[in-house]
Amino acid sequence: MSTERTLVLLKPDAVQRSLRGEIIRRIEAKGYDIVALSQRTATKEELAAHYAEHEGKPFYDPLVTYMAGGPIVALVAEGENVIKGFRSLAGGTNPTEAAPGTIRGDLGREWDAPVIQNLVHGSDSVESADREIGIWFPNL
Ligand code: RTP
Ligand code: MG
Repeated sequence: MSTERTLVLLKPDAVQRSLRGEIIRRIEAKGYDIVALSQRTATKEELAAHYAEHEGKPFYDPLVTYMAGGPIVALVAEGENVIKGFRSLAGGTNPTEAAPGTIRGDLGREWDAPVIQNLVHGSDSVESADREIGIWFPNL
């Protein structure tokens, strides 16, 4: 048994396409609990901290532009092995290749955007989750 918390972002394309409910439904239907949730437009500082590991990569600038392009929903989900479990629900990074049945595979529309637009982010390790929850929910 390993109860964990993970940081999920519903990216601007998810909010713009009114997919909040559909994505949150999948998280809850899996049995995870949502312990914090907030919609806001991300600041440059939040995004620089969140994506520090990608600084210098070719997709970094378009990624930050994409993420700053509209409101996002940040949430913290809690449950058994939720870090790995949410990434399974999300599917592979590229929606064209993500498996059917996943959020990105079923709902993602990544055509020729300058950066992969894929609806959601999920922390990839316990260390990332702790760090990312601290960025988006410093009072949690
Ligand atoms: P995430 O961090 O959003 O959960 O996604 P991930 O682990 O599957 O992907 P990661 O490698 O961490 O990349 C972060 C986000 O950057 C965008 N990206 N675009 N070649 C590209 O255009 C490209 N590569 C990455 C995606 O939005 C990805 O989710
Ligand atoms: Mg990642």
